[in-house]
Amino acid sequence: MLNRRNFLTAAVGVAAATGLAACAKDDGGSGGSGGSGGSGGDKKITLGFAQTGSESGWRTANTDSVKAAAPEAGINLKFSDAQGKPENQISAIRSYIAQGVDVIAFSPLVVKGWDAVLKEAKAKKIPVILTDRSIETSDESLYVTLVGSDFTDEGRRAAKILEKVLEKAGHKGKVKIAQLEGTTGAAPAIERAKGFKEVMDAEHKDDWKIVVSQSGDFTRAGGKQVMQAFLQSNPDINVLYAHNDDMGLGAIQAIEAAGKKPGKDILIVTVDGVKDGFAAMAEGKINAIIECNPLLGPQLMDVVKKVKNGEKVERWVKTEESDFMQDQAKAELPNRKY
Ligand code: GYE
Repeated sequence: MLNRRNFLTAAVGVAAATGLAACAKDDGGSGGSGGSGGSGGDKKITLGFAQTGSESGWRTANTDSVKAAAPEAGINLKFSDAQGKPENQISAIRSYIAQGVDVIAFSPLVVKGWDAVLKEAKAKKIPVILTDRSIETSDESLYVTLVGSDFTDEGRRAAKILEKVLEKAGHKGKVKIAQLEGTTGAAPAIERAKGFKEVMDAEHKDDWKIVVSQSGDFTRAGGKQVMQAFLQSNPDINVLYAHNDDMGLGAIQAIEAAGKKPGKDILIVTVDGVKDGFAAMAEGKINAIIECNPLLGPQLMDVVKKVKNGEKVERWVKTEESDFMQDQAKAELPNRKY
Protein backbone atom coordinates (compact mmCIF):
# COMPACT_ATOMS: atom_id res chain seq x y z
CA MET A 1 0.00 0.00 0.00
CA LEU A 2 2.98 2.27 0.00
CA ASN A 3 3.02 4.46 -3.05
CA ARG A 4 6.57 5.45 -3.11
CA ARG A 5 8.42 7.15 -5.79
CA ASN A 6 11.94 8.08 -6.34
CA PHE A 7 13.70 9.92 -9.02
CA LEU A 8 15.89 11.33 -11.56
CA THR A 9 14.91 14.11 -13.89
CA ALA A 10 15.00 16.69 -16.51
CA ALA A 11 18.38 17.78 -17.54
CA VAL A 12 17.20 21.20 -18.64
CA GLY A 13 19.59 23.89 -17.58
CA VAL A 14 22.52 21.61 -16.94
CA ALA A 15 24.55 23.77 -19.28
CA ALA A 16 23.71 26.81 -17.19
CA ALA A 17 24.48 24.85 -14.05
CA THR A 18 27.89 23.72 -15.12
CA GLY A 19 28.65 27.11 -16.59
CA LEU A 20 28.04 28.75 -13.25
CA ALA A 21 29.89 26.11 -11.33
CA ALA A 22 32.87 26.30 -13.62
CA CYS A 23 33.39 29.95 -12.83
CA ALA A 24 32.53 29.70 -9.15
CA LYS A 25 34.83 31.59 -6.84
CA ASP A 26 37.31 29.53 -4.97
CA ASP A 27 38.40 31.98 -2.37
CA GLY A 28 36.20 29.99 -0.04
CA GLY A 29 34.71 32.36 2.55
CA SER A 30 35.96 32.07 6.09
CA GLY A 31 36.05 28.34 6.12
CA GLY A 32 39.67 27.69 6.99
CA SER A 33 41.62 25.33 4.83
CA GLY A 34 42.35 21.69 4.36
CA GLY A 35 38.81 20.42 4.95
CA SER A 36 38.56 16.66 4.96
CA GLY A 37 35.44 16.19 2.89
CA GLY A 38 35.82 18.95 0.29
CA SER A 39 36.25 16.88 -2.82
CA GLY A 40 37.64 19.61 -5.04
CA GLY A 41 41.13 20.83 -4.19
CA ASP A 42 42.31 21.32 -0.65
CA LYS A 43 40.20 24.31 0.32
CA LYS A 44 37.14 23.73 2.44
CA ILE A 45 33.93 24.74 0.65
CA THR A 46 31.91 27.46 2.39
CA LEU A 47 28.15 27.19 1.97
CA GLY A 48 25.78 30.01 2.92
CA PHE A 49 22.35 28.58 3.78
CA ALA A 50 19.32 30.86 4.19
CA GLN A 51 16.54 29.00 6.00
CA THR A 52 12.88 30.10 6.03
CA GLY A 53 12.37 30.08 9.79
CA SER A 54 11.19 27.50 12.28
CA GLU A 55 7.49 27.32 11.51
CA SER A 56 7.01 23.56 11.82
CA GLY A 57 8.37 20.20 12.96
CA TRP A 58 9.35 19.58 9.34
CA ARG A 59 11.44 22.74 9.32
CA THR A 60 13.21 21.85 12.58
CA ALA A 61 14.12 18.44 11.16
CA ASN A 62 15.31 20.07 7.93
CA THR A 63 17.52 22.56 9.79
CA ASP A 64 19.00 19.80 11.98
CA SER A 65 19.69 17.70 8.89
CA VAL A 66 21.53 20.54 7.11
CA LYS A 67 23.53 21.44 10.22
CA ALA A 68 24.58 17.84 10.81
CA ALA A 69 25.39 17.02 7.19
CA ALA A 70 27.73 20.00 6.57
CA PRO A 71 30.54 19.02 8.98
CA GLU A 72 30.16 15.39 7.97
CA ALA A 73 30.80 16.42 4.38
CA GLY A 74 33.69 18.68 5.39
CA ILE A 75 31.74 21.77 4.41
CA ASN A 76 31.92 25.05 6.31
CA LEU A 77 28.31 26.13 6.89
CA LYS A 78 27.05 29.66 7.42
CA PHE A 79 23.43 29.40 8.53
CA SER A 80 20.72 32.03 8.90
CA ASP A 81 17.06 31.85 9.94
CA ALA A 82 14.75 34.36 8.23
CA GLN A 83 11.98 34.03 10.83
CA GLY A 84 9.35 33.76 8.14
CA LYS A 85 10.26 37.02 6.40
CA PRO A 86 11.37 37.00 2.75
CA GLU A 87 13.20 40.32 3.26
CA ASN A 88 15.38 38.67 5.92
CA GLN A 89 16.19 35.88 3.50
CA ILE A 90 17.19 38.42 0.87
CA SER A 91 19.50 40.21 3.35
CA ALA A 92 21.06 36.88 4.36
CA ILE A 93 21.75 36.03 0.72
CA ARG A 94 23.24 39.50 0.16
CA SER A 95 25.48 39.05 3.14
CA TYR A 96 26.69 35.66 1.82
CA ILE A 97 27.47 37.34 -1.50
CA ALA A 98 29.42 40.08 0.31
CA GLN A 99 31.35 37.45 2.28
CA GLY A 100 32.25 35.64 -0.93
CA VAL A 101 30.93 32.19 0.02
CA ASP A 102 31.50 29.42 -2.54
CA VAL A 103 27.88 28.31 -2.88
CA ILE A 104 24.53 29.69 -1.65
CA ALA A 105 21.56 27.45 -0.85
CA PHE A 106 18.16 28.57 0.36
CA SER A 107 14.54 27.46 0.85
CA PRO A 108 12.59 30.31 -0.74
CA LEU A 109 9.77 31.35 1.56
CA VAL A 110 7.60 32.34 -1.38
CA VAL A 111 7.91 31.72 -5.12
CA LYS A 112 8.21 35.34 -6.25
CA GLY A 113 10.69 38.15 -5.76
CA TRP A 114 14.15 36.60 -6.04
CA ASP A 115 15.46 37.74 -9.41
CA ALA A 116 17.26 40.88 -8.22
CA VAL A 117 19.27 39.23 -5.46
CA LEU A 118 19.98 36.14 -7.53
CA LYS A 119 21.33 38.36 -10.31
CA GLU A 120 23.72 39.85 -7.76
CA ALA A 121 24.92 36.33 -6.89
CA LYS A 122 25.32 35.52 -10.57
CA ALA A 123 27.34 38.69 -11.15
CA LYS A 124 29.75 37.47 -8.46
CA LYS A 125 29.75 33.98 -10.02
CA ILE A 126 28.37 32.35 -6.87
CA PRO A 127 26.19 29.35 -7.79
CA VAL A 128 22.78 29.13 -6.10
CA ILE A 129 21.00 25.90 -5.15
CA LEU A 130 17.32 25.92 -4.17
CA THR A 131 16.43 23.47 -1.44
CA ASP A 132 12.93 22.26 -0.61
CA ARG A 133 10.96 25.05 -2.33
CA SER A 134 11.03 26.32 -5.91
CA ILE A 135 10.80 29.85 -7.33
CA GLU A 136 9.16 31.53 -10.29
CA THR A 137 11.67 33.26 -12.52
CA SER A 138 11.98 34.22 -16.16
CA ASP A 139 15.74 33.59 -15.99
CA GLU A 140 16.41 29.91 -15.41
CA SER A 141 20.15 30.56 -15.21
CA LEU A 142 19.71 32.17 -11.78
CA TYR A 143 19.87 28.82 -10.00
CA VAL A 144 21.60 25.55 -10.71
CA THR A 145 19.21 23.00 -9.30
CA LEU A 146 16.36 22.33 -6.87
CA VAL A 147 16.84 19.66 -4.20
CA GLY A 148 13.38 18.84 -2.89
CA SER A 149 9.98 17.20 -3.21
CA ASP A 150 7.32 17.24 -5.89
CA PHE A 151 4.57 19.12 -4.07
CA THR A 152 2.03 18.86 -6.90
CA ASP A 153 2.35 15.14 -6.73
CA GLU A 154 1.94 15.27 -2.95
CA GLY A 155 -1.37 17.06 -3.54
CA ARG A 156 -2.46 14.36 -5.99
CA ARG A 157 -1.40 11.65 -3.54
CA ALA A 158 -3.42 13.39 -0.79
CA ALA A 159 -6.56 13.23 -2.96
CA LYS A 160 -5.93 9.61 -3.90
CA ILE A 161 -5.42 8.58 -0.29
CA LEU A 162 -8.59 10.45 0.70
CA GLU A 163 -10.48 8.06 -1.59
CA LYS A 164 -9.19 5.16 0.53
CA VAL A 165 -9.90 6.99 3.78
CA LEU A 166 -13.52 7.64 2.76
CA GLU A 167 -13.95 4.05 1.69
CA LYS A 168 -12.51 2.72 4.94
CA ALA A 169 -14.76 5.00 6.99
CA GLY A 170 -17.78 3.82 4.96
CA HIS A 171 -18.52 7.44 4.14
CA LYS A 172 -21.77 8.09 2.29
CA GLY A 173 -22.97 11.33 0.75
CA LYS A 174 -21.27 14.60 -0.07
CA VAL A 175 -17.65 15.17 0.86
CA LYS A 176 -17.34 18.68 2.30
CA ILE A 177 -13.68 19.53 2.50
CA ALA A 178 -11.93 22.21 4.54
CA GLN A 179 -8.45 22.99 3.25
CA LEU A 180 -5.76 24.48 5.49
CA GLU A 181 -3.26 25.99 3.10
CA GLY A 182 0.42 26.58 3.77
CA THR A 183 2.07 30.00 3.68
CA THR A 184 0.47 32.16 0.99
CA GLY A 185 2.64 32.33 -2.11
CA ALA A 186 4.90 29.44 -1.03
CA ALA A 187 5.52 26.65 -3.52
CA PRO A 188 4.23 23.84 -1.26
CA ALA A 189 0.98 25.76 -0.60
CA ILE A 190 0.36 26.52 -4.27
CA GLU A 191 1.29 23.07 -5.54
CA ARG A 192 -0.32 20.93 -2.82
CA ALA A 193 -3.59 22.75 -3.53
CA LYS A 194 -3.13 22.36 -7.28
CA GLY A 195 -2.38 18.61 -7.26
CA PHE A 196 -5.33 17.89 -4.96
CA LYS A 197 -7.73 19.95 -7.08
CA GLU A 198 -6.53 18.26 -10.24
CA VAL A 199 -7.63 14.82 -8.99
CA MET A 200 -10.78 16.20 -7.39
CA ASP A 201 -11.91 17.94 -10.59
CA ALA A 202 -11.05 14.97 -12.77
CA GLU A 203 -12.56 12.22 -10.64
CA HIS A 204 -14.89 13.60 -7.98
CA LYS A 205 -16.52 16.66 -9.50
CA ASP A 206 -20.01 15.71 -8.34
CA ASP A 207 -19.39 14.44 -4.83
CA TRP A 208 -16.37 16.35 -3.44
CA LYS A 209 -16.27 20.07 -2.75
CA ILE A 210 -13.76 22.33 -1.01
CA VAL A 211 -16.18 24.40 1.03
CA VAL A 212 -13.58 26.54 2.83
CA SER A 213 -9.89 27.12 2.22
CA GLN A 214 -7.52 29.48 3.96
CA SER A 215 -3.88 29.77 4.98
CA GLY A 216 -2.79 28.65 8.44
CA ASP A 217 0.80 29.65 7.57
CA PHE A 218 2.14 26.12 8.18
CA THR A 219 1.96 26.62 11.99
CA ARG A 220 0.03 24.83 14.74
CA ALA A 221 -1.37 28.11 16.08
CA GLY A 222 -2.48 29.10 12.57
CA GLY A 223 -4.15 25.72 11.99
CA LYS A 224 -6.04 25.95 15.27
CA GLN A 225 -7.25 29.49 14.75
CA VAL A 226 -8.36 29.00 11.14
CA MET A 227 -10.07 25.67 11.93
CA GLN A 228 -12.04 27.34 14.73
CA ALA A 229 -13.35 29.86 12.20
CA PHE A 230 -14.07 27.10 9.65
CA LEU A 231 -16.14 25.15 12.18
CA GLN A 232 -18.20 28.20 12.93
CA SER A 233 -18.87 29.17 9.34
CA ASN A 234 -19.25 25.59 8.06
CA PRO A 235 -20.24 23.20 10.85
CA ASP A 236 -21.01 20.47 8.31
CA ILE A 237 -17.39 19.99 7.17
CA ASN A 238 -16.58 16.26 7.14
CA VAL A 239 -13.03 16.23 5.75
CA LEU A 240 -9.92 18.27 6.52
CA TYR A 241 -7.00 18.43 4.11
CA ALA A 242 -4.11 20.22 5.83
CA HIS A 243 -0.98 21.12 3.86
CA ASN A 244 1.18 20.06 6.81
CA ASP A 245 0.97 18.04 10.03
CA ASP A 246 1.42 21.03 12.31
CA MET A 247 -1.68 22.81 10.99
CA GLY A 248 -3.55 19.49 11.21
CA LEU A 249 -2.48 19.13 14.85
CA GLY A 250 -3.66 22.65 15.64
CA ALA A 251 -6.95 21.92 13.87
CA ILE A 252 -7.42 18.76 15.95
CA GLN A 253 -7.43 20.94 19.08
CA ALA A 254 -10.10 23.17 17.54
CA ILE A 255 -12.19 20.16 16.47
CA GLU A 256 -12.05 18.62 19.95
CA ALA A 257 -12.87 21.97 21.56
CA ALA A 258 -15.98 22.06 19.33
CA GLY A 259 -17.03 18.68 20.76
CA LYS A 260 -16.27 16.67 17.60
CA LYS A 261 -14.06 13.66 17.06
CA PRO A 262 -11.04 14.18 14.77
CA GLY A 263 -10.51 11.14 12.54
CA LYS A 264 -14.21 10.16 12.87
CA ASP A 265 -16.60 13.11 12.57
CA ILE A 266 -13.99 14.88 10.49
CA LEU A 267 -11.65 12.70 8.44
CA ILE A 268 -8.15 14.17 8.27
CA VAL A 269 -5.37 13.92 5.68
CA THR A 270 -2.13 15.85 6.23
CA VAL A 271 1.30 16.16 4.61
CA ASP A 272 4.83 15.79 6.12
CA GLY A 273 4.91 12.73 8.40
CA VAL A 274 6.66 14.22 11.44
CA LYS A 275 6.63 12.18 14.67
CA ASP A 276 3.85 14.25 16.25
CA GLY A 277 1.72 13.65 13.17
CA PHE A 278 2.31 9.91 13.38
CA ALA A 279 1.53 9.95 17.12
CA ALA A 280 -1.84 11.61 16.39
CA MET A 281 -2.47 9.10 13.62
CA ALA A 282 -1.67 6.21 15.99
CA GLU A 283 -4.33 7.67 18.33
CA GLY A 284 -6.84 7.61 15.47
CA LYS A 285 -7.03 11.39 15.08
CA ILE A 286 -5.42 11.61 11.63
CA ASN A 287 -6.55 9.18 8.92
CA ALA A 288 -3.64 9.34 6.48
CA ILE A 289 -0.36 11.17 5.98
CA ILE A 290 1.51 11.96 2.78
CA GLU A 291 5.19 11.92 3.61
CA CYS A 292 7.41 14.85 2.67
CA ASN A 293 10.98 14.11 3.64
CA PRO A 294 12.87 16.99 5.33
CA LEU A 295 16.18 15.14 5.71
CA LEU A 296 17.74 16.87 2.74
CA GLY A 297 21.13 17.68 4.33
CA PRO A 298 23.28 14.82 2.96
CA GLN A 299 21.79 15.11 -0.55
CA LEU A 300 22.32 18.88 -0.50
CA MET A 301 25.99 18.59 0.54
CA ASP A 302 26.55 16.11 -2.24
CA VAL A 303 25.09 18.52 -4.77
CA VAL A 304 27.09 21.44 -3.31
CA LYS A 305 30.34 19.54 -3.88
CA LYS A 306 29.37 18.58 -7.41
CA VAL A 307 28.41 22.13 -8.29
CA LYS A 308 31.62 23.49 -6.81
CA ASN A 309 33.63 20.95 -8.80
CA GLY A 310 31.89 21.83 -12.04
CA GLU A 311 30.20 18.42 -12.31
CA LYS A 312 26.81 18.02 -13.96
CA VAL A 313 23.78 17.94 -11.70
CA GLU A 314 20.16 17.28 -12.54
CA ARG A 315 17.93 20.34 -12.73
CA TRP A 316 15.67 18.87 -10.05
CA VAL A 317 16.93 16.35 -7.51
CA LYS A 318 13.69 14.86 -6.19
CA THR A 319 13.14 13.31 -2.79
CA GLU A 320 12.01 9.76 -2.09
CA GLU A 321 8.72 9.52 -0.15
CA SER A 322 5.87 7.24 0.98
CA ASP A 323 2.17 7.43 1.91
CA PHE A 324 0.74 6.04 5.15
CA MET A 325 -2.74 5.00 6.27
CA GLN A 326 -3.86 4.98 9.90
CA ASP A 327 -3.46 1.22 10.31
CA GLN A 328 0.28 1.57 9.62
CA ALA A 329 0.84 4.33 12.19
CA LYS A 330 1.63 2.26 15.30
CA ALA A 331 4.18 0.09 13.51
CA GLU A 332 5.80 3.02 11.74
CA LEU A 333 6.00 5.42 14.71
CA PRO A 334 9.19 3.95 16.26
CA ASN A 335 10.91 4.17 12.86
CA ARG A 336 10.24 7.85 12.30
CA LYS A 337 13.49 9.80 12.18
CA TYR A 338 11.93 13.25 12.44
O1 GYE B 1 5.62 20.80 4.47
C1 GYE B 1 5.95 22.47 6.10
C2 GYE B 1 7.02 23.49 6.23
O2 GYE B 1 8.46 23.55 2.40
C3 GYE B 1 8.04 21.24 2.38
O3 GYE B 1 7.34 23.83 4.90
C4 GYE B 1 8.17 22.46 3.20
C5 GYE B 1 7.00 22.78 4.07
C6 GYE B 1 6.54 21.67 5.00
O4 GYE B 1 6.79 24.47 7.06
O5 GYE B 1 5.73 21.79 7.28
